[in-house]
Amino acid sequence: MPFIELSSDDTHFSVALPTPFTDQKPGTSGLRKSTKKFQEPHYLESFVEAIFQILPGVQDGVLIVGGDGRFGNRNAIDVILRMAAAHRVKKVITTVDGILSTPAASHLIRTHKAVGGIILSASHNSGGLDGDFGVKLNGPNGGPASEALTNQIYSCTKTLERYHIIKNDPICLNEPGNFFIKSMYVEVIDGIDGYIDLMQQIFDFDRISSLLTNDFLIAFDALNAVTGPYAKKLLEEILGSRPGTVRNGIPLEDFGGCHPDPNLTYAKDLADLLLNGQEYSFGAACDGDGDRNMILGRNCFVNPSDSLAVLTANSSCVPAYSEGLLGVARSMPTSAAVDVVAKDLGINCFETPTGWKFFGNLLDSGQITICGEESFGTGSNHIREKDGLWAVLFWLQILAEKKCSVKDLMMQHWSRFGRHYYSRHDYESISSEIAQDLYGNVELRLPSLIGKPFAGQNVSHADNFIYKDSVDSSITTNQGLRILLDDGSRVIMRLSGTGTQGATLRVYLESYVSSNNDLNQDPQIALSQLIESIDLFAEITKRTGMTRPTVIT
Ligand code: VG1
Ligand code: CO
Repeated sequence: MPFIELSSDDTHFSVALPTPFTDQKPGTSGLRKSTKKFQEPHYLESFVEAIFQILPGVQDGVLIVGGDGRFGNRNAIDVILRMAAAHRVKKVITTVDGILSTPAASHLIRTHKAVGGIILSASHNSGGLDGDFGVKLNGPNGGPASEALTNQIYSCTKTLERYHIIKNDPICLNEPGNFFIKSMYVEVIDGIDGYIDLMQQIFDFDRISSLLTNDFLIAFDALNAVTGPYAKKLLEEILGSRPGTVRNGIPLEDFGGCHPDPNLTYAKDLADLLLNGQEYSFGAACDGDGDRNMILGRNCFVNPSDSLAVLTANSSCVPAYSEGLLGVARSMPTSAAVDVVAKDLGINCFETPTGWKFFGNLLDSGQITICGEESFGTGSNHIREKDGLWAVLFWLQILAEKKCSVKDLMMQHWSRFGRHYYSRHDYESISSEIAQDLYGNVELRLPSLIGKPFAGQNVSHADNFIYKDSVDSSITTNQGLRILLDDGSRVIMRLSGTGTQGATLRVYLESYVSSNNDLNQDPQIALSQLIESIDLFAEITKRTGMTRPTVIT
């Protein structure tokens, strides 16, 4: 039994922990675990304590707190508020019903000059009692906490012996209001409005509205997660799209049993509507916390790597970017489609490791305007997170300007720049041991591949990606195994850092064809040689027993 030690003030507890808390993956900017784990006594509190001990400026600072509405959101807000008061935070801004998307949180941190924000979400992981919960920390620039800070928090959790909390009845989150917890001021605000104002500054709403009110039917799937209220207000109330445009628009604690991950597998209903139906011209979905987006046109799925390239190529359609881009960036496994566009525009294109935090320094130092990841994440320097609804509006702005279908826009893009056939194969819930062995074995054998044939080409380079940040010179190792071929094709392998059950192996496949080739192949066919070769080399089927990936994008 942990003991509870009363301080001189009888509402201020210092709670000793039964065992040191050591459960955070180093390098990840938050803690993502099963909901049940988070229900264990002192679990949530211990991680929050480590945040409050390490995050600079907590005492007398302003903090933003909110989440994606999943089970545990309200309780966590209550705990964080009481711990913030114990740590003498000056003011906490939280939101009605605790609803705050990750991009909206990033914006609030920036506009209120907060010392940081705590976002309660396990993002695209499922929620509810049998799902996952998460606590993400963002720094004062509005972006995911840096590697250095998260490693310090990790170290702190290993030696933590007690945490500080005060007693207080939960404050009411049903409507905007102002409260005090001891001397700490708590403001409950609407989490939607500020974000919508920001979108209005970036896009030409009148033009998008004239598209949406003129026979251009769209469907948006919020997957019962955080973007529902944002999308309803934006798309239906302000931009005038047909009522019912937003599907699954009420945030539910268990996301209605769905997996709030906007891809062809988990957003299948929307995909069917667009890929097999004729009614809608455009479809989109966002993930649990609203930072990811999937874009669909009639009979057309837009690969996220292509989406980044299309946004970059057509950025002049958007008022906020009409004067040009400073530069662009993509994560290493994201296809090089955007590189080709950047070259054409005469701007720099940076390659970073997976994870939005690596874009932070490039954005802060004014070197890039737009950036993105193959995992359905795109964003810009308007905040420091990827932004699902921003991407949806960006696409709509382009379509309003170009007056063509999504499919035509893709064809025009490929005819101009060539096509990067691309696919990601995810093998989920592999036993951690098998996954580690498989990965380690490939890493060991990588050097032997160089100069040898692979998938009908020669291997020009093979390594484990190391990143040197051009701004602070920090070095990040072990960011994914790369096999680069003579013709520019690539195969990348990574182990996921966000899964909570066993291990997830991600295999990224890419092959470029110039515009005078067949631009209309099924990517799985265009990439079949690479798929076969990596399966043989890495022994994926042999070692995992899985004959096909869990999710193909
Ligand atoms: C995944 C994606 C990565 C993304 C991360 C967080 O990580 O691949 O691109 O940045 O999720 O996204 P991993 O390690 O599982 O591959 V989110 O929507 O959870 O902020
Ligand atoms: Co997310």
